[in-house]
Amino acid sequence: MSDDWWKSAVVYQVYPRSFQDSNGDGIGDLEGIRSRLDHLEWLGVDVIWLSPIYASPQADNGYDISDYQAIDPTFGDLEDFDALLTAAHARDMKVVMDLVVNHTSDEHPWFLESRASKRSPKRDWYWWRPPRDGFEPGAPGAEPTNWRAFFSGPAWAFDEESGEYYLHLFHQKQPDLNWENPEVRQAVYAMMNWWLDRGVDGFRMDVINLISKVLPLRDGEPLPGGLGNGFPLYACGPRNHEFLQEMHREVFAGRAGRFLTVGETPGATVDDAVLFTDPERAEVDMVFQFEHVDVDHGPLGKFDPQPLDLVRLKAILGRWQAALADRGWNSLYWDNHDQPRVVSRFGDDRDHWAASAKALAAVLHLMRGTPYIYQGEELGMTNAGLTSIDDYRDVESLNAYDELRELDVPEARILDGLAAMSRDNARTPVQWDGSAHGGFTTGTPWIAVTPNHTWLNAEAQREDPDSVSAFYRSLIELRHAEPVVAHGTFEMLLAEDPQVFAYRRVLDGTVLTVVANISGADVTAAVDVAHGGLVLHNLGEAATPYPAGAGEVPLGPWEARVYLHR
Ligand code: TEU
Ligand code: CA
Repeated sequence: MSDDWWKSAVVYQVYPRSFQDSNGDGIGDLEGIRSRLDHLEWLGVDVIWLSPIYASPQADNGYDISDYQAIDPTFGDLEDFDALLTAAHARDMKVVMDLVVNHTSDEHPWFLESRASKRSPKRDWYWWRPPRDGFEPGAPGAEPTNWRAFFSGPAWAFDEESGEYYLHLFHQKQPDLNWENPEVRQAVYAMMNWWLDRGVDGFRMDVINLISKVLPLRDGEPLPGGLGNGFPLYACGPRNHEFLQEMHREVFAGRAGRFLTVGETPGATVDDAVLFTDPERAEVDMVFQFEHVDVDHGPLGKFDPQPLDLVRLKAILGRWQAALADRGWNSLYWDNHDQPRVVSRFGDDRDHWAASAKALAAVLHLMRGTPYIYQGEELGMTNAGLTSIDDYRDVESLNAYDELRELDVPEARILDGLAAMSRDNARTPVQWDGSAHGGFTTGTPWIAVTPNHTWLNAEAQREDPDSVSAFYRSLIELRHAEPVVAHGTFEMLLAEDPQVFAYRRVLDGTVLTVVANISGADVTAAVDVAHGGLVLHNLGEAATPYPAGAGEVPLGPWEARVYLHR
């Protein structure tokens, strides 16, 4: 296996809470995942990325960790974990863990010790600061900086006992670790080594570009509502690359295994990404950038979605393809546990559900980079269609609702925004079959199963060669069979076309051409595919024969065609 084996790999993200429940408590667990490995093997994925399964008070569904070396009892125990790891390895699938080390839970022993006293040896493991000069401790505006937290409100929480504030870029139960302190870094590396010794195959690193803050901490540009934007003062900060290089030396460099590391890096530019992923620099293999999933955010932010501008989306993705062509590597994703479902967001989940799910899959998977499938994406799972604030579970959505209410945004508009963009859209249970609760649980699911599971489910698709999941399977097969998919060059075609997404990949004598209609209207794409054989097509039986040599490809609504010639 070569060092860059992950270039021809496909990663499947499991969000354990919503994947499969094995004991009827309504929450997915490790045994449940193990019982569904057949599905992942059938699909052909190479790597499973597990969202956090560590001990956690679950203030942010496990992204708030109170013990990095224990499994949360909700999900099972270390024995269940080892059984899952062994079973996955036996099927030739690797397992990548979520690494959440920008912050811990406020119930982590490190934080409890840090909080216990100003003189605690771990005081400096977190960001403690006195109130702003001239302000009463705990008074409005007394926070050490004006930063807004990702989940609304100030990014500082007041601690009565010591009269100081601690920093939390996310929930107040997620205090930020102080990476300036070498003891913190060594503790993190020791924990990573412990997991690698146990046999895991790498890490997906949560907000790893937020670990280095600009010093001294200071105010950001004011935002509507009184808080400020701290983002430029902690994203891709001054010591970010140094820390990642140190991590690589302390954790990966001495090991013989073949690992995958992917950094989640909101706000990273293409220039940042080249630095993070250039193999010569030994930081991470690839990063998750956010530009293409922020493309439809409006003036009020993510809960103010705008219609898709395809030309802009292509410009973003094309820019990332070009920037990482020679040095570094792209990850490719539409969905994850933080994003709405792509078939509802950029596709058409009403009139062209299957065709649009497949077309979006094709244009994503055949670009240059490592594709990620988020659980249920391979089934064409849709947004949840929630209409009442009581149906939401996610802390980001619940807080945003309160915040936007206070800004006097009409409730109907807020609920529309949440229905389109809430993270809960991704978090409804996987739809395995048409039975009650979709085969996810025999109990009451922690969040409702989407009603369309009666017809949209894995079982219904399994025997259908034209199903959305069969199409995903073909895409993975194509990547494994044809080196041009992983290693070919990338050239965007028809960049200005508002409906067609088309590009060409070339490796040695092989040319792969992808032409897709990202709209519900008939179009003609001026792309020459005359010498290519059709290797993939998303309309199955309904395929219209291609008029050879015309230099034009007629495409029906959401039709996608892939041609290969050597
Ligand atoms: O997400 C970080 C992030 O920047 C966003 O995706 C965020 O979740 C939100 O959508 C901002 O609007 C990571 C995890 O993927 C997310 O689930 C966690 O909540 C977050 O970090 C904190 O650990
Ligand atoms: Ca369970």
